[in-house]
Amino acid sequence: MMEKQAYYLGFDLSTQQLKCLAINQDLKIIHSETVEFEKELPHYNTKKGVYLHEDEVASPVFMWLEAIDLVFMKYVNSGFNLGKVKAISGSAQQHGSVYWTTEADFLLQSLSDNHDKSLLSVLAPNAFSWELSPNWQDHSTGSQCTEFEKKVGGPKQLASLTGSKAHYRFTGPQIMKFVGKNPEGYERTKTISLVSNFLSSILCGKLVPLEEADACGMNLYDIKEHKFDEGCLSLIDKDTNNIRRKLMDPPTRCPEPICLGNISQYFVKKYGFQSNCSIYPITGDNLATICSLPLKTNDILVSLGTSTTVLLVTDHYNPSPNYHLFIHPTIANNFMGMICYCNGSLAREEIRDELNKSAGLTNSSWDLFDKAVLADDIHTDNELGLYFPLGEIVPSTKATYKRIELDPKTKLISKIVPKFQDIRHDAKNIVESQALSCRIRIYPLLSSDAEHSRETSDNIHTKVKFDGSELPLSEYLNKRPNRAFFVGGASKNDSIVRKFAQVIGAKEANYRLDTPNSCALGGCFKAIWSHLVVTGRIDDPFSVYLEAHFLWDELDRFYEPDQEAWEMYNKKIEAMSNLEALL
Ligand code: ADP
Ligand code: XUL
Repeated sequence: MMEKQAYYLGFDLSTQQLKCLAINQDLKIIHSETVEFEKELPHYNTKKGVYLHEDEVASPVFMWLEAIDLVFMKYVNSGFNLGKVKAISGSAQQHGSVYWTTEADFLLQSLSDNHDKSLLSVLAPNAFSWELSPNWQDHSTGSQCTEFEKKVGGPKQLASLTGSKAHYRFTGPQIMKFVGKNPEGYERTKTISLVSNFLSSILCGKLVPLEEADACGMNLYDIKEHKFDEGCLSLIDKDTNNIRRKLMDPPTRCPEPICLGNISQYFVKKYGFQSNCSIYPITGDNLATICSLPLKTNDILVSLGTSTTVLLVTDHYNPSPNYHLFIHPTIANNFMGMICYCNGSLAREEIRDELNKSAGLTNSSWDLFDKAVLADDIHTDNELGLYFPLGEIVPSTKATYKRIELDPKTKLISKIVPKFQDIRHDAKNIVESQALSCRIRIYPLLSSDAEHSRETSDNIHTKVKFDGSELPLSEYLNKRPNRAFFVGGASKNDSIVRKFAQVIGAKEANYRLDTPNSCALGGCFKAIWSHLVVTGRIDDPFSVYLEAHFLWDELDRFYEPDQEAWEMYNKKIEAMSNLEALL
């Protein structure tokens, strides 16, 4: 039985802001408050929420403490009754770490008797052994990343073990750097949390463990074994029991909902929460994003923001140095795959601006670009282009542009050209090739119970190579995602999103959603589902619950699946492989 008038909160502690979103028992958003760090907490002097010193990027932890009080204050001032909140979860920027002293736990617990003070005044003086938290944009851990990969035998082995090769921003290399630069600071550190369990610790008024899905962003967690890897830990501290203690090993296991505790009396007394409001583990922002939509195994989410990110749900643990795998926060025996591209909207904007300029326009309208992408009389069947104004991750390359023409019969490269007939061809080609790259790169992550293309048998002997792996072409013609969900700025654009849907070729449906709330909403859904399960009101798995209760009317179902249109792009996969080989 549902509770009447029950509210659930989802936090989003991101780089530039702290958001807190409220939903009701029908999963409807009923309130939202945000604290923008740069604007509303200007005394920290951050730029877009961070301090930047050459390749080091970090955020002040004290700023987050102030933001937490401020966001609740805003709720109270708006007249919102926080007493009706049954449970809280949320999302946080991934990879960042927070360093706590031996006094931290006592100080957190003392908050209960200090509701007349601020979090900042109680915790800032003595709870932290480092007042900064390294941010995911940090690039300063090159030597540590080398050590991590060396330790386990290379990038492939590290990806296989931890779901990702070594990355500057990942928490393991970041902690290793902290230890090397500031051994006394490490000595004074009793506990290291991620940003996610920093926030849940504050809410609970005690130190609470890491959440397993978010812990996969550390280069430390053995995904298959569900435990920290001894070898990787030893890079941080030879006494691995010491670092284990500091990391509050073990993390909370996913997806079983585990209540971390009730909200601290500090928040009860200060902001009017009920004492039994439960706190559930907060997860990473991308992980929360996939919880904001009813994604099941083999569904994908394409975020067409400044850069393009593809997230997908898979039961297939097929790790690679070219993408990331995380344990799924809410679906048992599933993983979240994450493929990141640097070149997305900005590369398309460049072509849009050139196209407008060639027509004598100085504005930034997408009209001409859109017409070109959808035009039937612009033939790009025998063309392919790569448009990378920025260096790219997959394929790994420095900034470059490459255009080729294909032989109409063999569909192989006939010549490299400096430009196409006119810029309208570039408009069509950039969207097609970006989408084709997504299609190719999600392939290894999809489950194999997929339908077979009509062309499979003809292509068994042709081999194609992407990102260092060679496979028969036929493999790429075998698997399609079930459903595709498109979000982010460019998903508003009909021509771009239609072309992506056509090329990626989801079997069941394509949806899009225009929302700035994904991370926080995923947190709200995690809170309500966890609470209903833990209190015995439901026993549905997360995906079943969300599929049944999701407000489907808020999604725009567009472009019905069209297998023939998808198969047209089969012909370009071999050429794409050859084109990338030229980089
Ligand atoms: P971020 O990734 O920084 O969160 P958004 O998801 O808001 O940003 O996406 C911003 C991008 O969306 C811009 O770079 C812009 O090119 C693109 N965009 C916004 N509206 C449109 C549109 N109507 N057509 C195509 N692209 C658009
Ligand atoms: C993911 C990543 C970012 C951060 C900040 O690996 O680095 O998405 O989580 O949003």
